[in-house]
Amino acid sequence: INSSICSAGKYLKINISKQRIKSMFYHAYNSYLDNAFPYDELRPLTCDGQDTWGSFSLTLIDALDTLLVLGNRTEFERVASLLQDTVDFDIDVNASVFETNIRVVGGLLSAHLLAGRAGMELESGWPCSGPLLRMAEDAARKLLPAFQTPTGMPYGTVNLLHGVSPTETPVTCTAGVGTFILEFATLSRLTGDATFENVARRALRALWKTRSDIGLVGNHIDIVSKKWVAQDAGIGAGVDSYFEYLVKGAIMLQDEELLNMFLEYDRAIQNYTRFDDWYLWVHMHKGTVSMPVFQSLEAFWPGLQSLLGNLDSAVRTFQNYYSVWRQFGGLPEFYSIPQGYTVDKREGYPLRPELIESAMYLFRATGDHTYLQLGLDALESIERIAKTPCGYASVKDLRDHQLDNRMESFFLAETIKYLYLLFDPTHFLHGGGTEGDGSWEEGGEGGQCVLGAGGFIFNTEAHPLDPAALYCCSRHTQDRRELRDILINLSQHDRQSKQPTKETEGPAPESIALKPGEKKTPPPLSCPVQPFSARLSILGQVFSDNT
Ligand code: DMJ
Repeated sequence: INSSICSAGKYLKINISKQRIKSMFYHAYNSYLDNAFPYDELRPLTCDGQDTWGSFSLTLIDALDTLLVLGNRTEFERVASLLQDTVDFDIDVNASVFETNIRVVGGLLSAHLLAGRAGMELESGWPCSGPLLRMAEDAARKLLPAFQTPTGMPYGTVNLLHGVSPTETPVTCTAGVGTFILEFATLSRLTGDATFENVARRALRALWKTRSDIGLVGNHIDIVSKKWVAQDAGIGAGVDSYFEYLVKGAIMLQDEELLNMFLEYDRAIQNYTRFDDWYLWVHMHKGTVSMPVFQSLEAFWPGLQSLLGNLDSAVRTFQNYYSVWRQFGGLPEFYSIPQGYTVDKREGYPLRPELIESAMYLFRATGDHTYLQLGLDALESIERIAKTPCGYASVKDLRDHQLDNRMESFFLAETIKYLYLLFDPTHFLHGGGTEGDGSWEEGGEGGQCVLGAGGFIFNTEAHPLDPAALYCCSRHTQDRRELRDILINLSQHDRQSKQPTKETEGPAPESIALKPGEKKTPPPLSCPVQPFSARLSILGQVFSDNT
């Protein structure tokens, strides 16, 4: 009896938490719509809006898939069509190539892939075509001029109308070079246009070649001369999502080249930067400690390590970071490890998701309730410190709880999404379920495309991407190419063997083969019904079966 009371109590607590997280989302989301839309972000202290990373209603794009995660199909559908009517990327705005990719391209791609599950009317050919996919492609095309450099490594900023400014600095952070493969490979494999994946790979390979003799990369690089301008090596700000994309790219694309790159980096990282399960900053050539600091952005690392099966060290590192959270009721941007305190001018907590993200992965991997406790702590802290009458504000200083007039779009895209998913371990986004529990769906015409069956890969802005859709659309493109080649060959062969004689001369019969470059409406999808999970294992078993 005691144990059933206990589990009933736990169940209730989890349900209450999910309700509270939903209320948190809607307080922020409705405030954005009421006070800030169509601006990029809500200003939660003055109850108005501002453009920050562009001028494309960024918060709404970033929050779109969270609506579906929370189960709100009707609002998801309304916003998906609102965005199609209102957002225009043909604008004279200098935008960050990195931020536009992870938030806008990533957000639209994931919404496109979830449109079926949302019950939206789908055009024939989905998930290999669709209006949100076209929007994502449109936004990504605006970023392509940044990759036209001698090295293939992109500039950090591009003007969406005019391309890269002639006065643009060639100095870019490492993450700004290596955080494209998830979105760009998704785009390429869904649309059949290889350009995106090619530029992302070229940038990754160029960056890989610049590593130091001891196997580390620095923080900022001149993308033209390939010289390292900031030589601090670590796993936090300026670098973080580069490593994340090598691992997740390897999983999503089943790509050994990316995995091997990461594993080589990981050896150097463990060797030179790890002390007592903290990760410090070191000089990329000498390996000597340059900054004994923990940065809040680094808190994604235990989650990433859990994807590789390195659970023990992930758990210990998480405990270190959680102790900082408990000390301040949030993660300060920088924390001096020897002093056990915040670092001057880096005392803020802009409601970042990383520690919650790691808690979600580690709870999935271990079932240990410590991670739910972090979730409860985060919920309490954010409600108590950051809530304002119209939203949630970034914390300027965790020591006195002063607030900043800013609510970053990642609060709705990531922080709340990961918090909710932490408390919902059977959510379809966790994958790995069985038939009939909503963990996978049929897609494509005639239901020949099995979607969601291999789990989802979250981009660095927490936008879930479905590897099965990539597989399905690549097969679809490949089948079309093969068919086209066969038909072209056949028709050529036919023409040669029937060289017109004087007697048989007349109009040539219409060939059904596509001419090179010609486009036709895609035929129904023809993906084999193959459980993708057979090829993609999750949580510590990745690549365990050598397939
Ligand atoms: C987000 O935009 C992404 O998670 C990015 O990788 C790092 N910064 C923020 C969240 O902290």
